[in-house]
Amino acid sequence: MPDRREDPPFLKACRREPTEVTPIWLMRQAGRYMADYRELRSKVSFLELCKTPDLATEVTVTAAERLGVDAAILFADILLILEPLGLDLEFAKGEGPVIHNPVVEPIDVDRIRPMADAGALSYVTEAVAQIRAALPPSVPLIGFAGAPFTLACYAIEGGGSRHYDRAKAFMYRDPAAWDVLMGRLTDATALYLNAQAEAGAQALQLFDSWVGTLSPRDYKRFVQPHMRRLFAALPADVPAIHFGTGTATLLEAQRDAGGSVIGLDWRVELDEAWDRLGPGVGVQGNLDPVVLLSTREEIERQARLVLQQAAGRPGHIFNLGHGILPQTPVDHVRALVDFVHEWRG
Ligand code: 1CP
Repeated sequence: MPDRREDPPFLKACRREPTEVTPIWLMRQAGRYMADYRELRSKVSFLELCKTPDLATEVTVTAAERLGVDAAILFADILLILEPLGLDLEFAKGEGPVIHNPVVEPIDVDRIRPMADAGALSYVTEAVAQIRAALPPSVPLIGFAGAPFTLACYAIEGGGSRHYDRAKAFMYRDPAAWDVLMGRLTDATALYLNAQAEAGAQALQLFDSWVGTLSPRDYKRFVQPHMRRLFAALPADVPAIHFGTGTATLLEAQRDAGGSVIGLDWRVELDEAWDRLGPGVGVQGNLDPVVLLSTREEIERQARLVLQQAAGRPGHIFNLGHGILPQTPVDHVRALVDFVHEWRG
């Protein structure tokens, strides 16, 4: 058994062990709100950045250092896995992701090729190994992937969407083809996350960003069985964070699907959500990212409320309820990190 007493607070909190300070990291902590990132992006495209391990390492490590956060997250994107599955992915300027050959008809699911191994994504596993080697031991590295439902939304919609009507209509109209699609995405994601853990990722986050568009009943029928299988296929000794937004009515069903930590957005009260989830899981969240666009006083007031709601229970990881917005002042993010580190109940 490895000696875990000296583990950094983020990993202890993932295991619901007490920590002296509440660990904090922030979704999208590397990105356009940072001048270093914008500077690099003026020279290379987003996909090139993701596919060049040296650059992905630089972006990940610089963001973690600048902010003084308790964990780094691999710089990559949830949609990269769609390429080896046979989808033609582009990040068009100013438009976000576009998939040029989306899954439209049930027969299109046949085009989604099962992945034999994670070899086609070796640029990601190389980045994981390089980032791990570059970070100090006090800063754990989080690997991640998109959850099958959220990936299926992009695969079917062909890009971002407001209501996911095409993806949901596909699911309702042809549940058998939906299950084949979800099964292939689940298999590929399991391979990909295992490869990230092998390369050095010390925790794994599944982003089910858009799952809150489903009713609890439909979540249980169309998503939960796949998520159960996915979590069961992950390495048992690596904490898994199960994140979604708009999930106020889905929390128990998400917990039952898997994950040692549940990611919450700001639409739920953290203490009430944790009461519902019970003591068997940790929680991550849940400051509204828009609060970071306000004043230091308001940021501290709202951060204090989140910390107070988590107080007394080990297993809280401070985060936003969704990613940092591009117009966020870096100083505000740093002030938040310092405030959380200095807070002592
Ligand atoms: O430079 C640029 O213009 C690209 C902007 C960008 C960045 C910085 C995209 C395009 N992706 C990323 C990085 C990224 N994406 C990370 C790594 C770094 C970090 O967190 O510090 C992660 C974890 C993601 C995950 C991701 N990509 C999600 C899940 C999280 C979430 O926000 O819900 C989703 C939905 C995506 C898809 C995606 N990629 C990029 C954009 C703009 C989008 C969203 C498109 C949409 O609105 O549907």
